[in-house]
Amino acid sequence: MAEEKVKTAKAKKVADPQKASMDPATQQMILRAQELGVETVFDRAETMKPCNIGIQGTCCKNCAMGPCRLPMPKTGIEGQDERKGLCGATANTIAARNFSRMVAAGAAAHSDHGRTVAEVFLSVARKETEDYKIKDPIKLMAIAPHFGVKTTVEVDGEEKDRDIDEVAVEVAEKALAEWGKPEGELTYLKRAPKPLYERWKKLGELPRNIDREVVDIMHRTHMGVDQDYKNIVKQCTRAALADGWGGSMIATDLQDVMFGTPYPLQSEANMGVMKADHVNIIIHGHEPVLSEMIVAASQMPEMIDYAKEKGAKGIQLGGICCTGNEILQRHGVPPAGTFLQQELAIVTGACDAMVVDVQCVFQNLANVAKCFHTKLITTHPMAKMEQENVHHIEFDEHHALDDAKRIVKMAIDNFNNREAEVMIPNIKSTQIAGFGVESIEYHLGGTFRGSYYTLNDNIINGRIRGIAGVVGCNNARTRHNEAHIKLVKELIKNDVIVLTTGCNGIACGMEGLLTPETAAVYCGPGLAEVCETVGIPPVLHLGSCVDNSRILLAATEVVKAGGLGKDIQDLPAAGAAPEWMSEKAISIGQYFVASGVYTLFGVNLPVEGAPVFKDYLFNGCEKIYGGKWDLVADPIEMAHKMIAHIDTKRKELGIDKARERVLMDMADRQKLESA
Ligand code: NFS
Repeated sequence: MAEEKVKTAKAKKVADPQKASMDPATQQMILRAQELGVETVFDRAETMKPCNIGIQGTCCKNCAMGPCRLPMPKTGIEGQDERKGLCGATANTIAARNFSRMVAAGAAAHSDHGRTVAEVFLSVARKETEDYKIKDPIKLMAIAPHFGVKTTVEVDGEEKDRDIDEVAVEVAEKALAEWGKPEGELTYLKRAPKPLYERWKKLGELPRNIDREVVDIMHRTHMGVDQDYKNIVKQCTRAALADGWGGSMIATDLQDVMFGTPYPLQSEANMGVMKADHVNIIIHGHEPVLSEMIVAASQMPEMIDYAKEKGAKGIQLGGICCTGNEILQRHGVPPAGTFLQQELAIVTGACDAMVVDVQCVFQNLANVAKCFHTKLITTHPMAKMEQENVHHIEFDEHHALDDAKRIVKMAIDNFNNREAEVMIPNIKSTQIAGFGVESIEYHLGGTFRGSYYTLNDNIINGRIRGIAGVVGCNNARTRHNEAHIKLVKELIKNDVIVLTTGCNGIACGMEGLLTPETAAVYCGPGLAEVCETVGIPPVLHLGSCVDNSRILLAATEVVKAGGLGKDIQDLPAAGAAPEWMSEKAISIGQYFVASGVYTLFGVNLPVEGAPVFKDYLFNGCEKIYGGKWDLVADPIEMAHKMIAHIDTKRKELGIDKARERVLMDMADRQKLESA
């Protein structure tokens, strides 16, 4: 009896797989983990509840007199808000400080990734490493002028192309200087539509250099500095712009130059991409500098032969999170899952090695790996784990391919050590990924290929109602993938074309939404017609979260092509992160808002405890930037708010009538067909 009591007291609450995820593969593997007694994030979400004050954004722990906690009274605030911390900081100040620190962390994460890429690019340009090459010289020449680097030279009175290596070195040096130059402003800001650039300038919010804007936030939110939430938001805008139009954009561009600009390709998605009879290597994290080499190493005949010697049929790579998206976009390596599936990939019992770099990596992976034969390998000097079963093989661009070969060999050597019964869910979907600014231009280009004119034309004539950027993470506080999928389906049903990145892109791939055939099943008549004509999916996967910079530039191209206003804020467009969880998402949200986009987040936002600050982000910002924040937990309601915004913009542009005509034409046609 006593023993039983102890047992019941110890029995931990576990997740209900059906409630935790909408994805059948994930449900199967949650159950499998529970059968094996392996705890996952889904179970922890049952036992650990979020802090009620932190979630409202009003816990200040920036000095040792606190933490000062200022929750919203249950009855709300009537009249004067008397709440304050020991120093007198108001709820607005505290929430704005916390929010800005999230922007600083997010911008730092994206931009530091960018810095690594720029450093590797400099080594490549200086020919200090043999392992990487410039794969896309055309893109190099296209970005060089933005850094003020000349691409031609005068020889005997004639303009000739400059030597590519010379251009590369100059671009690399100029790019790296963006992190710390002492004067001026970020060079890529001028790529934005002119009115947008001028607005930032007038507001005094042009980022000076990337690092400085992050440091500025940390200083300003230190105890006793900036105590005006509006002024704090000004700075977090600067840091966020330094991310979107700075660190992230440079990361995307230089990765394209070194590893190739993505073009559409076919792949698959979900845990079913793992193969029981292959050596499975799961690549997880964000920086593609090492994963590029792992892809190369795993394709080498000597490695494949070695795998066969050990009894495997070959080597299967799979991605998780945005490193996964990077190698999907450029090499067609299939993602094995989103952020929330990372532990489950190991639970299959078939993961011979999981290689991680930075960001979105659970420390609990080490505990899960301990229950299986999986070798968990950290590779970044910045990201190690305390658990003893974790291996660290530090990446260095000077011997990157050797590092990668060592890792692949380690996985192969581990193939015969599998202990647990292998259980890979037999679930995966086909997908077309690899879109970008360039490929959209190509696929939706006009008769004279190479312009956004046809896309604009289809928006103007109403076949495409508008554009949505749907991005971001999973969050264990909501049902895995459900908000992503419901939102995207509702948007395409209403003729809104979707540009996706990050874990939303993986979720859409898993659900089979990234195929041209999807159009006939899920899209409204207008969008279906366009997709069928040009042979594209209604949801275009643009890559990782740093590749949200591709969405900014695609929007800029739409503005440039004409007919839809003069600025991003004029476009019939909206952005959303329905299952966000990371600080990077807050930085992304702020740079989209500051670029003129109506931006909706799901789950919650840490602003509820400071209603005045919240109102500033949700309403006041629109007058300043043209974009604003919103929070909507229900994905269908979120879709309808986005569509309502798109319709308002169509009306302002005077193109609302065109759409009514298109729809009438369709209805008439259907009537005719059924007659
Ligand atoms: Ni973006 Fe990509 Fe996923 Fe969220 Fe994490 S992987 S960088 S942060 S969880 S979308």
